[in-house]
Amino acid sequence: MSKPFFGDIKPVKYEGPKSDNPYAFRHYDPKKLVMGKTMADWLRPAVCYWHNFAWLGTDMFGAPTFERPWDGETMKGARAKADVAFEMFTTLGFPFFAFHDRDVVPEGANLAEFGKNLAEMTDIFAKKMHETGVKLLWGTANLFSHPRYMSGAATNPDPDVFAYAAAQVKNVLDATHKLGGANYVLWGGREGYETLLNTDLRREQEQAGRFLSMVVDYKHKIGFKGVLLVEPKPQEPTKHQYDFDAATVFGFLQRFGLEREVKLNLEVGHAVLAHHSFEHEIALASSLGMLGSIDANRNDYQSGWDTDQFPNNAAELVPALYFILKQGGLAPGGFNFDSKVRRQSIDPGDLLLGHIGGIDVCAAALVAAAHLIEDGKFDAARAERYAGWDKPSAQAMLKKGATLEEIAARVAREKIDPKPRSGRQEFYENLLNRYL
Ligand code: XUL
Ligand code: CO
Repeated sequence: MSKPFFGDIKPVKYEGPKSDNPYAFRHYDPKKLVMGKTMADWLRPAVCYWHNFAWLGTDMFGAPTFERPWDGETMKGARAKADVAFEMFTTLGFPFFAFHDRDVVPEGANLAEFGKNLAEMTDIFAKKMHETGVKLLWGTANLFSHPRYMSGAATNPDPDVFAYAAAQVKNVLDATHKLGGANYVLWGGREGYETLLNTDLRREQEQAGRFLSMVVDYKHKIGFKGVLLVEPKPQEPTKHQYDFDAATVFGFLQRFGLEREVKLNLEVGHAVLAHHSFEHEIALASSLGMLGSIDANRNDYQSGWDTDQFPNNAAELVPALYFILKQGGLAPGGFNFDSKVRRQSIDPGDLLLGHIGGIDVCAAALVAAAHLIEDGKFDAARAERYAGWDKPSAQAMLKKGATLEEIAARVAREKIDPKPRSGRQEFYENLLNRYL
């Protein structure tokens, strides 16, 4: 390999909160035990290929700003890119990465060439993963960048596009399986509409359901043991996307009988676009047994766009980490940084600084949430709030066979007259803030 992309920056290590070294972790101490598991095992951080190695700093008004020593159009460029990618994974010491097919190889002239390129890169990745110990958190197919997908992939009005997308997903599932991927993600980039005037909603959703069912079947056929994850997002690039939020996707999965086959990959910024808090999405998914993995990148609150920034506010993440800890973690999911540095951050070192800050914020939130749980007062208050339901008469109301008439008779007999009790929101908020 040629000169290191990151120059003389040494592998990033934990140096503690007092360290003044910008290329050191201040909170993320991979081996440190938190509630019986290491930080690395709780967080399972991943570097994403696309924002770091495929995006060159363009925005809708401006040309690329990053100079990178590879190109995205040739296999020679793809191999150079892979060298830098693994240099970055090992410099950060992150255990995982994630990719779309289109991030890692050029499409070539047709699907056959795309498949051949991907198979070649899969072998290169397998070798590099073996040498470095870096693992694949998830693979995914890019079914949204090419003009053929402008009106959707599985939901396209043209059946040939559906077919093309199916073939592409088959190739990437094969690659992910070969690389021992822990999960496979489906983000429906343009599965939605720009206007209802030209859109047959029922048809498009049925196409999406059939498509996903075939992905599930294929996963079982090849013996892929990873988890299939759908990543909700309410809009952008299309005006409305069918995978709007966690609740909508759960309903969709139930409609097609897939709710025990597929889980959710929840992204902080997508929750915000759906006018939810991130912890809402996490708590809801977790309550349904659907929480699979996370894209930890946040949005700017003012711009209203999916800005894919690194997390930088630990306090905001504590409630989400609380629910994650309560469900025993995310594994085989993890914390993918679907984040990009800003367009003016043109130095290679900036890529490292983004990830260092991002994982430090997640680690600080993890520790705070663990303290909150270990202290016990928070959970005790939550349990006490519902304690009335422990009584046999309360439990009986929830059993099959209970009737409104019986309950009404008991209310009269026992002269039931409930008194309002405080929800104590301030108590919970203050307790949470104690552990920051
Ligand atoms: C887009 C997004 C995607 C998915 C993978 O907003 O989050 O990068 O994570 O396709
Ligand atoms: Co994402």
